[in-house]
Amino acid sequence: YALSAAIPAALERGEFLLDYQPLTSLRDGAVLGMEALVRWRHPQRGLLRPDAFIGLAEETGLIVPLGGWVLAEACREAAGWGDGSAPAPFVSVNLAVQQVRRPGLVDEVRGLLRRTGLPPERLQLELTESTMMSTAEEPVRALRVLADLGVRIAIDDFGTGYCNLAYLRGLPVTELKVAGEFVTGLRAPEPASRTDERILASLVSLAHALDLTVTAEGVETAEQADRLRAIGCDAAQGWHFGRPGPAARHLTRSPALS
Ligand code: G
Ligand code: G
Ligand code: MN
Ligand code: NA
Repeated sequence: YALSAAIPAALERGEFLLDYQPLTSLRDGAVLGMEALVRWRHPQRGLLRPDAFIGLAEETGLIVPLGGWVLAEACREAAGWGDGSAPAPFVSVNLAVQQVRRPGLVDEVRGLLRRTGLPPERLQLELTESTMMSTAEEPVRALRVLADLGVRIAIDDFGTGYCNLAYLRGLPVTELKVAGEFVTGLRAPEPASRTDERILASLVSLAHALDLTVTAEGVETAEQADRLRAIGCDAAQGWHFGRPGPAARHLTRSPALS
């Protein structure tokens, strides 16, 4: 817990930063959005990835101030993306369950959009299935207010939890991010791969029937991208399209789709 106890002082000293990973259109290669991924430039331990401190921050409740900083910084940076010649990408921000449960979330987001000038359509909030399932009625209402403003709501790591599509029907969700483990199997035309491909294909068609877009995560090869495109998947995120890094690196057209 020593590490998480250091979070408030680290926030004051400006030790956190955001990397971004592109969400790329499988139709035309455009960068549709970028997911903000927090890093901690720790003075003794070096650059820390989120798996080293996000879990602890969630256990101690310090994810609320840390996640608040991430949200504000992501909106501030995203407001400066693009040169007006093409639609600028949206920014996709991970929200922990404690952030969604806070009564002040709607006001916080509204205030950030007003102060930064970021249009609501250029902000996406990512919630995991378990966060979605565990949010009571009040937080769902807050998500609905945000969705009505135009903010995008995505379910992260879809397929790894217990969220079913019938349940999603009643939620203000706009996008499914399908967990990378379903993509890993899209390799060769083998029976095992065929099964994963059929699961993905039916997931995509069900999602589209519910007016949800689908982003596949963990896309590492051109072949996976080709198969996902053939299935009708809308967008992809993963090493094939770009590793997490500074936003400027991803603000031009993706070279992975020609
Ligand atoms: O960048 P990396 O692949 O190590 O990210 C690991 C996980 O940490 C991701 O799955 C992501 O969901 C989570 N994560 C990254 N940044 C944030 C953040 O700002 N808030 C929350 N709650 N989780 C984050
Ligand atoms: O929010 P989420 O936990 O999905 O964050 C994405 C995580 O997955 C990040 O930690 C990122 O570094 C990692 N990641 C991103 N692209 C790939 C990929 O193509 N393959 C694998 N194995 N991991 C990836
Ligand atoms: Mn995510
Ligand atoms: Na994810």
